[in-house]
Amino acid sequence: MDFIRLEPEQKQAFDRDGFLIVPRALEPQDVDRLIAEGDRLAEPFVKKPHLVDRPEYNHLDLRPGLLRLKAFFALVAHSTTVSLVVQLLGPNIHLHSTALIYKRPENPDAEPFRRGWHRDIRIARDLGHAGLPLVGVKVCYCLTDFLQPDCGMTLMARGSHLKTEPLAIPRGEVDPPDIEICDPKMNAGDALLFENRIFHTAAPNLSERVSKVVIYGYAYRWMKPEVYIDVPDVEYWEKADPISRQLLGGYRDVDTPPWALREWANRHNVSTNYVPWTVEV
Ligand SMILES: O=C(O)CCC(=O)C(=O)O
Repeated sequence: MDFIRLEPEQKQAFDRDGFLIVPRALEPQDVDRLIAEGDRLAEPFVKKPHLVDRPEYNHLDLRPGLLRLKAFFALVAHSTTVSLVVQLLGPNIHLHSTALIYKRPENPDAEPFRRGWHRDIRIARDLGHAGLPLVGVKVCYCLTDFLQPDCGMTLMARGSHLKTEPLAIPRGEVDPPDIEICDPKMNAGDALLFENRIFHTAAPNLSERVSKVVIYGYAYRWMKPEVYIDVPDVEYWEKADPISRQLLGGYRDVDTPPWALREWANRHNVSTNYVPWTVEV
């Protein structure tokens, strides 16, 4: 994996907003391959008739099967994004989730569908909203342009990663009134990095095209990956570099150091915030 520096202003934006846009994270040919393979994987959805008044029928959130496809496997240690994730979380991480999300155009007069503000990984359900730790970063790769409002992107409540309480939403409404809701404007190939604590939700797709994204979540190795993460294809696994192997759970034991990314971080002078068990006093 090549080293791409996380610039100080990118780090500041991520710490302040809870998310960061990385323009041109994918080359146009990567986007084309991901769409071709994604459309094949999603064929039953792609071929279904479009029923404009059945929003639940028009959303696909497909989790298993992605890592069996070559272009999707190649994203596991993608330099332009994962390099930044390592600088945000440190080297002790693995791939935690994969999702291919397609949204067909919706009826603008229908009730909002899948508007469900949440924080990721469900930690707050057990630990509460105060003092939540940063433990994961998702990378959302745009496969289509997202240049209009409400065209199927994921909405971000800017700065809400620092909230110590649930989001307050007035009865009968769908959004919080007192926080900036950001509907990022992105081109195909751009990536949106967002952290586990930020409140986010699906936006409706009021455009005239199907919106398409791939989302890969990275988290510390002591966090169990989603069950949908596949055992990768043997052929890809055998050819995979040590960093991809680490990210795919190659070190089964959490006590085994994250050798591959630790070595990568040392080689590129990435500070790794080593916390000792004990200190001399
Ligand atoms: O479908 C979407 O845009 C929302 C995705 C989401 O909520 C998630 O990845 O946690």
